[in-house]
Amino acid sequence: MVSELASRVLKGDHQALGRAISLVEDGGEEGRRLIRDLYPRTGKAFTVGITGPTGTGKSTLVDKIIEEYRRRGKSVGVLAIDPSSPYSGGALLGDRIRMMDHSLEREVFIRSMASRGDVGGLARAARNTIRLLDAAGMDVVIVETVGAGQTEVQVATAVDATVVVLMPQLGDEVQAFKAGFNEIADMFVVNKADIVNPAKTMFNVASGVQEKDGWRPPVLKTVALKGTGVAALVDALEKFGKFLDEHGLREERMRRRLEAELVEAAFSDFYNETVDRLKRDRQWHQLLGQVSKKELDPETAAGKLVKIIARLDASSNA
Ligand SMILES: Nc1nc2c(ncn2[C@@H]2O[C@H](COP(=O)(O)OP(=O)(O)O)[C@@H](O)[C@H]2O)c(=O)[nH]1
Ligand SMILES: [Mg+2]
Repeated sequence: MVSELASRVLKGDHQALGRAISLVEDGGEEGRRLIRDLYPRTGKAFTVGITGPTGTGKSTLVDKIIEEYRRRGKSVGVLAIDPSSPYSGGALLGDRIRMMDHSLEREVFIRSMASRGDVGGLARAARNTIRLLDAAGMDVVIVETVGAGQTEVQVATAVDATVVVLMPQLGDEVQAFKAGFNEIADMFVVNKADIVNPAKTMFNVASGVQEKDGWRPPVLKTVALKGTGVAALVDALEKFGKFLDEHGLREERMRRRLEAELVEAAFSDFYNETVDRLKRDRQWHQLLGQVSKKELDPETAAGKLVKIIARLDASSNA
């Protein structure tokens, strides 16, 4: 039996969806139950990650991508992961207002999620939020993140297609991220083509792209403010989706992502449970005392700790 909240999510009820996302964001038992109930009903949405340096026009572009998909009769769910950087406090509000244009439409659901210190926890909440949007019947799910850090890599590896958004004249900033972006990009967009001729940037990016699984990431140009090039971008996304399906890559990639997700989730749970149990363990406190009194060195103590943890684990399974 599926919970009432889960069945409302399945019907695409926006209020229920909002509540459900809060629950998976909290990371508690209720959120877990929801995912358990809804997971069998996921897998239909085409999921897209939009990432790149701050200020390249990602939010503006997402707005236009929503419009384009709406024109094509598709429903769209959006998850915006805001940067924790204090410098972008204004952008956060701006993003919300700009994205609000679509929030009232029934076929569009937009949610933002604050980034936080715990990268693993955020990636986990993001993955489960994508599942909820998928279960709610969204045809397309878009996730916006900033940068090329661990979060982006983890979120990028939680979607079908990753778009890296750059702009002309980024210079050193892009150089620093280049390797990371190449690793995750299924296509590149050079936005703000209205400000400076993007040809040089496009050439530079194109000369560095790496073919992955037989797909050569295209380099497109857009003017997000005016919507120029957005239809071509959505065409490229649809083409990539077809490519994945035709080559059995959607399944294969999903399997690879699940492999990473399961290992991460299990280690994270194991870590948290172990820390909790150690707090109550006498031997652990003794060991700590010995190290702080210099009766034992940290390296030897770590070896002993492994044995203490193994014992804790064995006794909990007994
Ligand atoms: N000239 C120009 N400005 C743009 C374009 N796209 C976005 N912007 C502006 O660039 C700024 C940053 O855009 P935003 O979408 O918030 O970037 P994000 O940080 O990547 O999400 C805003 O002031 C936008 O209005 C574009 O194609 N041309
Ligand atoms: Mg943004």
